[in-house]
Amino acid sequence: MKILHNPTTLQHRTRELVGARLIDAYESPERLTSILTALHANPCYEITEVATDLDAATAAAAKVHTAEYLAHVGTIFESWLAEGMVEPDGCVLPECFPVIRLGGNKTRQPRDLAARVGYYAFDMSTGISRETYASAIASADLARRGAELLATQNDEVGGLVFSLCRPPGHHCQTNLMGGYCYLNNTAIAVRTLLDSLPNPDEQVSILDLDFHHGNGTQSIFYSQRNPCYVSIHGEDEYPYFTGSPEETGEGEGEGYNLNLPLPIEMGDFDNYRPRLHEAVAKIRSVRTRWLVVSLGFDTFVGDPVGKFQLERENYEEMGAIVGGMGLPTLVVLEGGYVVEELGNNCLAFLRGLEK
Ligand code: SP5
Ligand code: ZN
Repeated sequence: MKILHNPTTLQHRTRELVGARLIDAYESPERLTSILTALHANPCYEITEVATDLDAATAAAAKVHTAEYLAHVGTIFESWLAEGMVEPDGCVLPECFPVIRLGGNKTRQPRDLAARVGYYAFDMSTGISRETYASAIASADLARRGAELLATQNDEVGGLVFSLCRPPGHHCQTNLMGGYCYLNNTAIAVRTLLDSLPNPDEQVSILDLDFHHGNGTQSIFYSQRNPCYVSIHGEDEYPYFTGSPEETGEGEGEGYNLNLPLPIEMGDFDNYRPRLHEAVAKIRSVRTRWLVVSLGFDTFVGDPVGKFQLERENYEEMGAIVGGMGLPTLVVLEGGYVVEELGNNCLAFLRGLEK
């Protein structure tokens, strides 16, 4: 297995609105440090450190996100700073959102710098600090490289790559950030894989195991047959307005989007396991050549942002079930906020995956 890390992903640090309070975001650099520490302590694993390939990452991101959106993420902090709207160590957050019920027809990017932030965001947990873009593009680049390695050096990497992405990506749509996500790392990896698919009849499949529904990944590929998107997530939980089983894809994509929501009272592994087998059955039923796992550990008991009750040993079985498909697999890190246990949960998953 190849594990990819880029130290630039550690730079981004921001704040989020939880209830009435603006707090340090749960999505912190310490999350990644917890994983790095656990991996370093285990002689089975070697971490490959890379620097951002800005040209390649930008080109790959441009296949998923609009040019206007990428320019926004890359420049809005400096624009606010120049106008004295934010402190150098502060973070940019939206104030007004273009929700459908407003009923206007102004669909272009607003000139007003405050309005513009809301135009490109769907919540207030996705602050933009000075280092956000550098970390987000570094994170996307790890996913892109992981895909490239899987496509070109499958045997050398043993058919498994783990991209230590941060910030996460699965809530981010083509031109809409949210849920701590600025660029959709998984979608960027999938795009890279689709571009190298030798046989167009073969499939790329996405298995999204984060506690939250991956609205961004779903929306990006909703009207395509390829990739197939499968998600297990908390029913009626954040992002609240997506993730129902009736969302099955549209047009050529009909039947290639599978949502498997689980009520939070059924969030232990005895209830989770059958859903995971359903997901695996779907992925087996299409001709999957490459699997991309959007892996969140916010399904862990006691997670401050998720509400399932999985335990550490469950991640080993989860990894074994995923690995049991025997597919070349790219794992992309998404959420997981019990920082002290994140590294151990990650090791458990990898142990199972490699079985
Ligand atoms: C990648 C990812 O896991 N993003 C998740 C973002 C969720 N943000 C808002 C969740 C709101 C849940 N309620 C807060 C309860 C505070 N104890
Ligand atoms: Zn999540």
